[in-house]
Order: sequence, then C-alpha cells, then structure tokens
Amino acid sequence: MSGDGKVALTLGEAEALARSVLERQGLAPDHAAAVARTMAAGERDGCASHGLYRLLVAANSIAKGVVVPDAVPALSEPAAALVRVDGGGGFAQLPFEQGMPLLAEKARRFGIAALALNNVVHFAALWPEVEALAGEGLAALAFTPSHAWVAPEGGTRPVFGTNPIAFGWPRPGKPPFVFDFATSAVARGEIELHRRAGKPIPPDWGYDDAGNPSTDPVAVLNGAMRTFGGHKGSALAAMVELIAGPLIGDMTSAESIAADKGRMGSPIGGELVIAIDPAGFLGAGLEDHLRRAEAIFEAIEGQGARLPSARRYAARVRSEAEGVRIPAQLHRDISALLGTKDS
Ligand code: NDP
Ligand code: PYC
Repeated sequence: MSGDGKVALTLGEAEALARSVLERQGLAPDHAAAVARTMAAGERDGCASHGLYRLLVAANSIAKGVVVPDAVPALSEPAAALVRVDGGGGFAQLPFEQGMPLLAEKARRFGIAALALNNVVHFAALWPEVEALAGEGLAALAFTPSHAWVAPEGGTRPVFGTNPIAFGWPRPGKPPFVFDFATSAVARGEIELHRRAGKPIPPDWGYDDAGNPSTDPVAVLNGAMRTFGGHKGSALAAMVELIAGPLIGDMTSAESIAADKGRMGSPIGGELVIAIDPAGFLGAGLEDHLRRAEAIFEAIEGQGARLPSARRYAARVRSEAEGVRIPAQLHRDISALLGTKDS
C-alpha cells in the first residue's frame, strides 16, 4: 500500500484479481473471464463506479442467488436482421460477447441490425460494448433498464432505472467517439462510492424518502434519484424502459426491482443493442462522409471543449503505462472475498 491510502495494481493483476474473486465466489470460468475483462477495463479507463468496485456488487448478486453462475447463453435469430441471446439468468457480458459477431455480420449484410440480450443480470457500463462495435466500423447504440430507483421529473417516487444510453461512432485512424451515461443525474454507483467515502452528494441528485432534496447518499439511496436534464432525461429514461423492456419481451425497472425481492442484487432483465453499418447508406461515399463527420469533432475540440471518451482514453494510456491504484479499503474488501488477508 502507498502513502496515499491506495493499492497499486498492474492491469494484468487487476484482471487476474477480478477473475480469481469471481471464480472463488462460484462464477463459472467463462463468465468470470468475461466479467473480469469488463471490470478491469472500467478500472483502467478511470470509471471507478464500474471498475473493481463492482466485484463487491457481483459477489452479492452471486451470494444472494440473483445471478445464475453457470448459465449457458442461447443464441437465436428471431428475424433476418435480429439476434437474440437468452442469457439464462447469468451476467450480461458473456451473452454480449457471444452475440456480437452475428450482430456485426447482420449489420454489414442488412445495413442495420439489432441484438436483444434477454434474461441477464446487468451491473456494468455499456461503453465497452459500443466501443467494440465501433471498433468494427459500425455505429452502435445500447440501452438497458435497471432497478426502479429514479423518480420521473415532477415526481419524487421511483419509476425508472438509472437506464444508461451509450453510443459509438467509428473514426478512421482514431479511437471511436463514444458516450455512455445514465439518464439519472448520475449513476447509482457514483452515489454508492460517495457513501463508502463518507462524502455528501450534490442536492440535485435525489430526494430522501419523504421527497425532500438531500445531500445524504444513504437517504437518496433509500429515497429516489433524479433524472438528468429534468423532463428530457425523464423522457429518455422512459424510452429506455420501453425499448429495452417490453419491446424485447423483458422486464421494466419496476419489474426488475420486484423480482429482486429485497436481495439488493444487480438489475435483472434485458438490453437492446443496435448496430448500423455506415456503408449501408453511403456505399462508395463512405470515406468522404466519415471525413465530414470528423469536422464535427474538430469543431468541438477546436474551441477547447472535450469529446466524451477523451478522458477515458487518456486514463487508458496512463493506466497502460503505470497500472491502476484503488482505495486500500476497497482492496481489503475485495481481498476478503478471496478469503485472504492483504498487508
Ligand atoms: P457521467 O455523468 O460521468 O457521464 C458519462 C459520459 O459523459 C461519458 O461518456 C463521459 O466521457 C462524458 N462526459 C463527462 N463529462 C464530460 C465533459 N465535460 N465533456 C464531454 N463529455 C463528458 O456518467 P454516469 O454517471 O451517467 O454513468 C457512468 C456509467 O454508469 C456509464 O458507463 C453507464 O453505462 C453506467 N451505468 C450502468 C447502468 C446499468 O444498468 N448497467 C445504469 C447506470 C449507469 P468520459 O468517459 O471520457 O469522461
Ligand atoms: O450505477 O446506476 C448504476 C448501475 C445500475 C446497474 C449497474 N450500474
């Protein structure tokens, strides 16, 4: 441990630690490997709320029987341009990895294709998925409901999940343009990190259970979170409920939290991923039009604003050179899951 209360890990150590913990908790090796990859990627890219911290969350979901630890994903093709992977109650990472190649192939064949993940448990960020698709030259969108923790604008009682929306856009010769954010003011994981650190939260993140704005993370976790951007985030959150819930035959956030039955597990339900091959519309004009798109990014960065994903990519470069540093208390809590003592 270093003087600043952090524990340093190489990226290899971070991923191996995650895999060992998950296997020790009873997750089948193929799931453990896929889940560990996404957690280590989150830590690497400076996304602490969806990095190694999620080992504590995943361990709880395994221990409480929320997730099926050895689920075998089942892939099907409901229509020519559609892929479905039934995750059998397991974590979402392996079903996504198994569905993505066929999704990409169909997007190239038809110009646009969609993947529904059903019956999965979701604790993760969505950017690894849209970034992977954009890395294949496809534009991609991903949506998933979560648990009903978020009040609609104008109300104070939870209806929506934190319902993230992610988008990826391929850039010639550059890492993809990616954004990924909750439709709540902030991801719930961020409030949980404030609770762990004993820090107050901004008053516009949520309400206590009496419907009053609160800076106490525990009060807001027990009350209701707020949407981002008022009625606009509220409408987007409703859209995510619909297109990644009933549209794909899966749960809403209210149904997910009811199915959880107080176990405090990660959300259960579905995810919708849409992939679009720019060549489908553009044909021979592909390169010219992708170049025009670059002008948008230049206009943003040219005035000193940053692109979403720029922070992550910079963190990635740093982590690849220096490894990552996690809070010592988090390292202790993770080590406890291995049944070992850290020093
Ligand atoms: P943020 O509010 O931090 O927003 C994240 C997005 O906005 C990122 O793409 C980020 O880019 C970009 N961004 C942030 N600041 C700026 C800026 N100043 N200029 C330009 N772009 C900016 O994230 P959230 O708290 O809303 O969500 C965090 C994560 O939580 C997401 O990855 C999401 O998928 C995950 N989540 C998962 C859920 C699930 O059910 N599975 C539910 C809710 C959230 P950068 O990364 O480069 O900073
Ligand atoms: O941080 O809101 C969140 C979240 C929910 C599920 C996974 N992350």
